[in-house]
Amino acid sequence: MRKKISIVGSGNVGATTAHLIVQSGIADVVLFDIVEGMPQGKALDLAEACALWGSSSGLKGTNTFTDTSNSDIVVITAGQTRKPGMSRDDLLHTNANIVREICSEIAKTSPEAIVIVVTNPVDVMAQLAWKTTEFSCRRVIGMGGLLDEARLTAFLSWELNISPEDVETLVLGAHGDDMIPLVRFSTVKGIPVTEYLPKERINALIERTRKGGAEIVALLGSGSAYYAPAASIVQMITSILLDEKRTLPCSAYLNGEYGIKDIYMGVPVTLGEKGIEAIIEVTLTKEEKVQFRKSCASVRRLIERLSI
Ligand code: AP0
Repeated sequence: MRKKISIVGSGNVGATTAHLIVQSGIADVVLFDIVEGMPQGKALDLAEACALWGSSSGLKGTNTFTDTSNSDIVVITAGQTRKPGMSRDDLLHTNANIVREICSEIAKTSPEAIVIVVTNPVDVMAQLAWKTTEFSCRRVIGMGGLLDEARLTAFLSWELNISPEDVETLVLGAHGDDMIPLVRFSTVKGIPVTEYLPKERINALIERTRKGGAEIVALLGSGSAYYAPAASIVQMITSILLDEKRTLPCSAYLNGEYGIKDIYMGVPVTLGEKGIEAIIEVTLTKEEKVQFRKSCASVRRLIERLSI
């Protein structure tokens, strides 16, 4: 039987994620939103596109939460986006109310699901989703690091004029401004990027990655990035549905790993059919440890503001 994926929030990221899933035919999709008619319209349009793609994925657009019942995966893309000049943290209270409400519903309607949280600030929202659903932390995962890695990979490949396929990057920490790129593990076919580029150029690309979201927000004028975020979500979904056990950076609950307890934070994990099957611990340098703790402290401050 085809797997069922529900996408809660059928805006730019949600609808683009649905598009990529049904085009590949990997699962059936339910698009949910509170705006009446919109998820139904997008689902119908996508279902008609499936005829051209030769995909037999089923689609349903709905404003009724119970239509998402018994999903294998629920993706949370509901919430506000940043406007130019806003930080991800400015979205905290509005999005927390939305995520809390959605997660209480998920706990009742899809008790076995794996939940992928995308709503920003994502590390905090993942923690809130875990607390609200009371699911195992292995089944509540935040998407963030994968997008940071994709951006850094893209910038490196453009700078070096080589295929992004041969570039490997590794990032840690909270999504966005506080992310920590582990440059010593960034390679082109195993060759460290430091062999290719001077430190100043690498640092400039890292800085662009940190501000990657804001760069797109400023260009769009309204709304934020959605193609690369959706592609990142689909890479996570594929690793889960096909039990690929890929090593992907995700926001995961740390219970002592990296010397950190009780918060969600971006770390490399093994992603398979059970969700997060392992957290991969990399030995950090002194400087990386300091950056990682700083990143954790900023997530912790937001968690405290929400009293979760
Ligand atoms: O890398 C990360 C972590 C990214 C990358 C891109 C986006 C996170 N995001 C976040 C973004 O900050 C925002 O919080 O993902 C969320 C959605 O972004 P999108 O660009 O899709 O926003 P949108 O305005 O196009 O769509 C949001 C949808 O949510 C609906 C709303 O009607 C809109 O269609 N929505 C609001 N409240 C809802 C609720 N309670 C709801 N849908 C269902 N239930």
